[in-house]
Order: sequence, then C-alpha cells, then structure tokens
Amino acid sequence: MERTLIIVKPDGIQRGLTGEVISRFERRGFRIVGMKFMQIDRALAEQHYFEHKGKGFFEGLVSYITSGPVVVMVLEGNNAIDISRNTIGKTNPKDAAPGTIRGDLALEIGRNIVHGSANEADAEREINLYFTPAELIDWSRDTDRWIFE
Ligand code: D4T
Repeated sequence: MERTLIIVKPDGIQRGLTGEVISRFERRGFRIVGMKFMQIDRALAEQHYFEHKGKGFFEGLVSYITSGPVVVMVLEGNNAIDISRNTIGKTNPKDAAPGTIRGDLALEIGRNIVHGSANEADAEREINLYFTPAELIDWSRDTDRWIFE
C-alpha cells in the first residue's frame, strides 16, 4: 500500500479549512496513519522545497509555508500519491478543476492551501522529513474491506 505526505498549509489553517481539507481525504477513503499540528521552520522549509531553491518564487514560498501553523499527515491507500493529487487539483488553482480542493477553495498559486507529494521518491523523502517511524501507526480500519478491494 502506498503512502503520501499531505500538508494543510498556513492559509488553510488561517481560513478555518483544516477540517474541510482533512474531511475530503478521509471521505475519499484514505487511511490516516500519521498526523500533527506544527510550525515549519526555515531549515525544514528549505529541505522540503530544495528543488525550488534559486527560483524567483522560492523566498515567497518559504515565508508563506513558515508563516503559521500547518497540519501534516501521512495517508495510505493503493495509488495514494496520484489519487490524492487528483483530489488536490492542479498546482495553480486557476487551472484546478471544480470539485478539487484547490478548484473549490483557492485562487492563487502562492496560496494553494494544500501540499501533496508528487511521486514515490518525494513521498518517502517528505514522510521522513516530518515524521519518525514511531509516529506512523500501522492499523486496520473496520471499514477497510468496504474501501480497499
Ligand atoms: P506543492 O508542493 O505545494 O504540493 O505543490 P506542487 O507539487 O503541486 O507544485 P510544485 O512542487 O511545482 O511547487 C511547489 C510550491 O511552490 C509554489 N509555486 C510554484 C509558486 O508559488 N510559484 C510557482 O511559479 C510555482 C511553479 C506552489 C507550490
């Protein structure tokens, strides 16, 4: 089963959309295996977004993601990475389809509410950045057999 890292970004928290965002993933069927409320510091933000270092939007991105608390979570399910990114919608909310989180709740790329890992390598790297193994819970949900085939 695949795991992915999701972050409800500071704008999602400030706008009172934390529950709405978590609820969309929960209703989709993902199993939550880790979750915490925290503030990302500059060092962690730079590690997370290292691939964007040197780009024009990097400083704005780092100050945005460190500007207030976030909720980070690890979700589990078959194809969790691709499916959760479909639920999130295109990076730029102006291109995100209605029905997606960004397509319903956001307008601008620098305030796009939520992060989801892009691929397997990123997911593994990002999960290890935010969680220790002990913080991830292996559990079976009573509803798993109605959601996972
Ligand atoms: P995140 O990481 O937030 O889920 O975004 P994506 O995976 O969808 O997109 P990304 O890595 O390409 O971009 C990371 C982050 O940078 C912001 N950004 C991006 C920005 O402010 N201006 C830009 O031009 C780009 C490309 C938005 C998401």
